[in-house]
Amino acid sequence: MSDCIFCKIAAKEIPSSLVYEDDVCVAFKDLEPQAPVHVLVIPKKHVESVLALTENDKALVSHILVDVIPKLAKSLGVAEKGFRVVANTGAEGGQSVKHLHFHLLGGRSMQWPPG
Ligand code: DGP
Repeated sequence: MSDCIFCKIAAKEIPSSLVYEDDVCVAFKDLEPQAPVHVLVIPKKHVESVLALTENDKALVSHILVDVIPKLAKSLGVAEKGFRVVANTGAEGGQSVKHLHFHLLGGRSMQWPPG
């Protein structure tokens, strides 16, 4: 989508600190990190949010959650102690960028409930 900042990051039209890329997704450091490790994993394809996912996106979501995030957690050094994966969705969910993204947060003890 032409006016989507995360589409532009995925297309490398604007810079980011990329930590991973494949044909389906990219992962990059969050601009406003909330933990020592804070990366965003996004599909290259524009999908607005979890709510916009369809049957056709099952492989994409599975790839990100099954193949990519566990490997990233290991390579970023947070797998052993634990980490959090968050997909803020919609206004009350705290979603500010309308392109599906999974926050991978780690490197500190997480609190519950979240703010
Ligand atoms: P959310 O609030 O769940 O929609 O998270 C959006 C996150 O995206 C937020 O933590 C800040 C981050 N972010 C917004 N714009 C940029 C950007 O241009 N570059 C990077 N690296 N992160 C961004």
